[in-house]
This record gives sequence, C-alpha cells and structure tokens, in this order.
Amino acid sequence: MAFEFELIATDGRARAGILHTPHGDIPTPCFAPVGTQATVKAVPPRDLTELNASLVLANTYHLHLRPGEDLVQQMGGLHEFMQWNGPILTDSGGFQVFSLTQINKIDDEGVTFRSHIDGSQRRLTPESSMAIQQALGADIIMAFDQCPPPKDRETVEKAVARTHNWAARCREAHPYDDKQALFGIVQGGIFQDLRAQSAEFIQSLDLKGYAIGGLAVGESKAEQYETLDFTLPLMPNNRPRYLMGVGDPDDLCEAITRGIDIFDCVIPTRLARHGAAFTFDGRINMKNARFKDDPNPLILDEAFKSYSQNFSRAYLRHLMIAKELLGYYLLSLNNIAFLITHVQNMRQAIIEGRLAEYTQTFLQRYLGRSQ
Ligand code: PRF
Repeated sequence: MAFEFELIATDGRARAGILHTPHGDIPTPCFAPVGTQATVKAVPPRDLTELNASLVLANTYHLHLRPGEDLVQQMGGLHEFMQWNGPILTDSGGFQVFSLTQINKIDDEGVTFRSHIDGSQRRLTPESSMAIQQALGADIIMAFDQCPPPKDRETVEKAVARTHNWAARCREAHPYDDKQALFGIVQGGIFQDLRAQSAEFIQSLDLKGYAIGGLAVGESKAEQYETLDFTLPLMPNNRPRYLMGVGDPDDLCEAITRGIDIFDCVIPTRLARHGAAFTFDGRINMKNARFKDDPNPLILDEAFKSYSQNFSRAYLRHLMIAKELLGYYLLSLNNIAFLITHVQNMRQAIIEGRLAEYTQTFLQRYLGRSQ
C-alpha cells in the first residue's frame, strides 16, 4: 500500500522500518542526499542507485524559479526530468525563502520575496506551494511552514500559530491521494510546551508522515537532542518521522537513537566542494599535506563500497589541489556513501538489538574521544 509505514524492529526508542512509495520502498532509518535543483550536485542518478540511496530531496523554491514547475511537468515530472526513478521528496519552499532571500515579507497569507536569481518580486503561499509541488510530482511533498530562530520565544510562538494555519490550508489544498503524500512539519523551537502543542495539532491533520523542522538552525547540540527527547514521544508510532536538514554523522546517531526515521542534508556534497571527506576516524581535509604520498583509499575498511575507493588518497589530494572536477565528484561519492552506510549500519544494529553498542563504538572512533 502506498505510503504505508511498516515497523520491522525497535531497539529502545529507535526504529527500523520500511516506507512504501509509488517509486519503491524506503528502508528506514534513511539518509536522503539533497538534489536542490533536480540534481545531487556532481552525482549522476546511476551512482545514487549504486550507493543504495533510497530517497532524494529536491526544492520547490529553486525549481519554481528555474526552470519552473510547468516545464518540469511538461517534461514528464521530476522523476523523468532528472532521470531518477526512485522516491523523491520536495521541500515546500518556506525554509529556502528565508535562508536564501534578503528581502522577504511574511504575513498570514504567505511570503513575498525577491528571487535570488534575477531580483524579481515573487510570492509563495501554502496553496501555491502545494500546486507547485503537485506539478513537480515528487512522491512526498512537505507542508509550507515558517522556521523561526529556535530560541526567541515570541517569534517561535507566532511561527507555530502560522505554521498550523498554513498546514491546515495545505491539507485542504492537497487531499491525500495514492500518488503523492503530504507530510506535516512540527515547529516550536527549543520550547517543550510549543513542541507539544505543535505535535498535537499537526497530527490532528492525519497526514502520511511528520517532520521535525526548526532544528539545526542555531541551537546547541545539547538543545537539539533535548528537543528530540521531549518531542518524539508525542509523535505517532505508525508514521515515519523526518528530521529536516540534519546530517552530521554524530547527530544521526543521536537522532536515530531517539526515534527519527528519515534525514536529509546538503552536508556530504557541500563538504566535498570544500575538499573535506568523511572517514570513520573523523572528517579530514583532503588537501592536507599529510596525504601527499598516502597510497591508501579514503576509507580504511574493506567492507566499505564506493567507486571512490579505487583511488589513493595521494591522487584525491592531487585532484583537490589542482581543483579538478573529478575530485569533487569522487569526494561527493565518498561522503554520500559514508552517511548511507552509517545509517544502514544503524538499521542493522536496531534489528539485532545492539544500537547502543554500535553508536558508542562509532562515536568513540569518529569523534576521537574516549567515552
Ligand atoms: N522547514 C522546512 N525545511 C527545512 C527546515 C524547516 O524547519 C529545516 C530546519 N533544519 C531544514 N529544512 N520546510
């Protein structure tokens, strides 16, 4: 059944499951690479398949501005347009409007902003976000929300009220159908009562999945984990839970342990563009002189599968120093493969009832501190 969420196993609060979508099953926990402009930067879809990616994210805001949802629809929808036949999720645009545009005006109806591409004045509302996302044709679409700075109580209160009003309007504009599911977004900053209020309202809309927004936007890691501690028990067990914009390997451990099922983050591809690579011994700067004549592959683990493993660290360093495009591609592959493998390892550990052991061993090595 489309968008049915099957729980396979639990380990404490952590869950392993399967989310069924019209473009295939998503084993959870799942890490989704971000393809903002209908492309995961530098990584062709056939590589994403090889890396076991089971969900790709794209952005309403960017695709609305360029090339426009009408063109994408005319070309057969997002899956056909970008040649990725697996599940796709589109974010609703609200978050990007605030993080990417200088001039924006928010009112109860929607948001007015200037395009970061040509400066033209634009407007997004819950209804237009739903219409754009329907035209783009992703499997999962997100409600239009407001993500405020997480610690300013007065702003957060207003954003929660607005997010609820907008979510109800999104629900109204997008009655559930079998081809495309609407997920709601819980806001509330770091405030327990506001998160509780938001979790209750958003689930009253009876949606196919629920996201936690408004985190990883300026609060401390301790505050982020505490917010997950008190919010997740208030969310339904029989629906997937998605933590938006989080992808640090240590945060994945903490959030999965607390019961998150889905993540997305630009971090693997963004880090690659800055010459940084994930390894089980922590993040490394590939341009560092210590790799100059290092014959080893990036990840010192025979079991780790990624095409990037065919190349020596010395060669990867050379590519990055010379700013060769192949370097960005290979580091992107490594970083996406690393996060997907890490999350798959946690899924297996949940199924085998040894998640705490896995995360402790992983964190000790990754963060390089004895615990
Ligand atoms: N809302 C939406 N998208 C998001 C966020 C949010 O709060 C975040 C916050 N980490 C990332 N992406 N719609």
